[in-house]
Amino acid sequence: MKLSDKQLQSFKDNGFVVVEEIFTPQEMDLAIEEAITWQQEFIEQLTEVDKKWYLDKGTAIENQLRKLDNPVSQRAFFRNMALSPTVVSLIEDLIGKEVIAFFSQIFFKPPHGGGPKPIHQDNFYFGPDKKDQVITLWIAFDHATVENGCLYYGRGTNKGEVVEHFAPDNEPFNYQIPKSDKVPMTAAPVAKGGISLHHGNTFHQSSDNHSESWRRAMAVHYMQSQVNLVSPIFQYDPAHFVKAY
Ligand SMILES: O=C(O)CCC(=O)C(=O)O
Repeated sequence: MKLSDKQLQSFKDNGFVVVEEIFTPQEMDLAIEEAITWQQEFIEQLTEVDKKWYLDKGTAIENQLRKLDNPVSQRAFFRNMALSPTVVSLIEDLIGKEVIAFFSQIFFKPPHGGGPKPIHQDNFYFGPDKKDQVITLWIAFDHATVENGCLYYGRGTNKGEVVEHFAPDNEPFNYQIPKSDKVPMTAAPVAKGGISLHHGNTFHQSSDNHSESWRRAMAVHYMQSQVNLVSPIFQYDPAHFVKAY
């Protein structure tokens, strides 16, 4: 599959593009089932102390995780999604041939819960030496809407630099852009089975889920194989890198 000229131009100008109907709703239902199964397995092996850290405190649902890390390297189902020829050809058109899915996350945003993710740039977290060759694929397992916490993007911020982020004292992993650098943000709703793709420098955020519906999604971060993560904020373990070539 190829992006249209208009979609390519939108990615270049805005730093993101939404592409609908990449996966079927049935495939997304299977993805949700697999995420729930994995979540149960994950919670069963947590200690009571770990549970305090991992469980989502923003929801009334018991035993609900906020996210799961590295689905692509850890579960065949999600690896197959990230390596599907349709997805890989879209990614290659934007960052070049020979790509690696180096980090991934499943986000559960339960009804009336699953707090916000403040504005940030993925390249601040990853610290790549070639900033134009890192991209995020975001797959909507459910319809992602303004009401249930879809992503918002800062148009054109892909063309700017990576700015300094800060983490609040009580959330040492939640690096975000200070108020002074904030820009207007555009909502990017995606229907179930659709995707958005954003440049590693693009400002983005998601809000609270104010609705009755779930907003589950998987983000997969790819880099072209010549990229090195030279100044990452956290460690991205090469044992989780999955080559798509
Ligand atoms: O899905 C979300 O709520 C946040 C996703 C995100 O910010 C990311 O993957 O970089």
